[in-house]
Amino acid sequence: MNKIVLITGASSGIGKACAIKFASAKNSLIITGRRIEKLSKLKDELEKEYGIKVLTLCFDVQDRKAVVTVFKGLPNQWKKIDILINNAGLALGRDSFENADLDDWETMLNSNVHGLLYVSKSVLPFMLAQKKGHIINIGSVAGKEVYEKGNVYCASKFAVDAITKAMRIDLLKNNIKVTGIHPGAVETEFSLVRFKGESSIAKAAYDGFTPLTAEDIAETIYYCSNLPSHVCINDLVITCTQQASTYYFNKNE
Ligand code: NDP
Ligand code: 8X3
Repeated sequence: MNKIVLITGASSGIGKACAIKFASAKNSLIITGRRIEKLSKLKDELEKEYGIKVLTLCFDVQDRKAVVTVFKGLPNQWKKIDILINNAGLALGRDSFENADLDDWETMLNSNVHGLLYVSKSVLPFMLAQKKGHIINIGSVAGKEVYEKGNVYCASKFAVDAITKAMRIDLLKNNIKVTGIHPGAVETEFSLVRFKGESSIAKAAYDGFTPLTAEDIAETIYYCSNLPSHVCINDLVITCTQQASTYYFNKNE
C-alpha cells in the first residue's frame, strides 16, 4: 500500500504522530507547518527510517494566497493525494468573554476555520480528478460542547464540526469520505501555545489525570483511514478514560 497522505500541522503533536504512523506503513507524505526546521528534521528522519518519500511545504494556513500558490505549484507526482488530514490549529488564551483578546480570537478563527477551508479547497481538485479521497478533519470535544472561557476556540471547533458534516453531504456524489475526529485532552504543545509559553500553567492543564497522547489519536486516524472503501467513520469523539466531557474529569486524589 502506498498512498499519498497530506498532513497539515505536522511539526508537532498530533500531526507529527500521524506522520510517523503513516510513514511506518510506507505511505508517501506531504507534511506542512510554519516551522520549516522541524519539518525538515522530521522529513530526514522518516525518509531514513522508513525509505519513503516526504515533501515538506512551509506556509501559514491563515494566508489564503500562500495556500493557493503552494498547491497550484505542487509537483505532478504529488498531486494524487489520497488522504488529507486537516490538523493544523490552535487555541490562544483561556479568558472570559469580556476579557479575551480580539487578536487571539481572529487568529483562532483564521487558523482553525479559514485555514482548513483554504487547504481543503486547494486539495479537493486533486481528489475530484481521481474520483476518490478521504478528508479527515480534527475537531475537538470543544466543538461538541462549550465550556467556560472556551468561547471562540469552541466556536472555531463547532465550525469545524459543521464544515465536516457539510463536506460529507456535498462530496457524497464524488466518492470522497469525510471523517471528523474530536479529541479530548491530548498532551502536545497545544497548552504551551494556548498559554503563550507559560510552561507551568500549560503543564498544570494535565494535572491529576492521564491525558491522551498524540500517538493515541494518530492510531485512531490511521484506523479510520484504512477501512474498506465502502466504510466511512463519520464522527468520532475520543477522550482519555479519566475524561467524560469538556467539564467532567475523574481526577486523582
Ligand atoms: P500542537 O501545538 O502540538 O500542534 C499544532 C500544529 O498545528 C503544529 O504543527 C503547528 O505548526 C500547526 N499550526 C498551528 N497554526 C498554524 C498555522 N497558522 N499555519 C500552519 N500550521 C499551523 O497541538 P496539537 O497537536 O494538540 O493540535 C493539533 C490539532 O488538534 C489542532 O487543530 C487542535 O485544535 C486539535 N486538538 C488538540 C487537542 C489537545 O488537547 N491537544 C484536543 C482536541 C483537538 P507550526 O507551529 O510549525 O506552524
Ligand atoms: C482541545 C481540548 O478541552 O482543551 O481541543 O478544548 S480542550
